[in-house]
Amino acid sequence: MVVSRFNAFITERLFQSTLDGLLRSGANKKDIALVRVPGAFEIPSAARTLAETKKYDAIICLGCLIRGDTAHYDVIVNEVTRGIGQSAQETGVPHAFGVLTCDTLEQAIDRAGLKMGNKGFEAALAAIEMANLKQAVSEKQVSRSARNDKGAKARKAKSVRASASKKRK
Ligand code: INI
Repeated sequence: MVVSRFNAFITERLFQSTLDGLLRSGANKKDIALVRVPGAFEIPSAARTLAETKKYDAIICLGCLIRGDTAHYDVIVNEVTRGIGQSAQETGVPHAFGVLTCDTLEQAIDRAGLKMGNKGFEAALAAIEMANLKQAVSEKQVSRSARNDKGAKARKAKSVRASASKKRK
């Protein structure tokens, strides 16, 4: 998990709910790594560093951006979204996007455990689903290529037998 400290009142609630979602789904606490970063802007680079180790089944990114009076929010929000997506696509490791992008603090509170549920819990479930999907696809590919190998070996053996019997004749 990569959790930003900015707006910690919200991100700590997202974090607790993410942890709850993972543990309820059967994850072991010892298999969960937590990295804290200063703000949402720092999430993509930390996520990428973790993803590149190839040690993790998924990366869960948690943060909270609240629109202010300046363009700061707009600049950061695009960069964070793009950076997390890019890290997911370029490393092949699933990334869950649990970064709230809100106009007001009230909206953020609603999404961190009040009216709109908790986006941290949703991020946990999304990460598990995508990690399982990735594993299922790669297992299918392995068994398909094993089947192809077997088929190719059998065909080769057959043609060797056929040419040996031709030579005998
Ligand atoms: N970081 C956030 O996580 N949320 C915000 O709402 C926010 N605003 O509004 O400024 C924010 N800014 C800090 C930024 O993410 C970086 O940590 C900072 O610019 C240092 O690189």
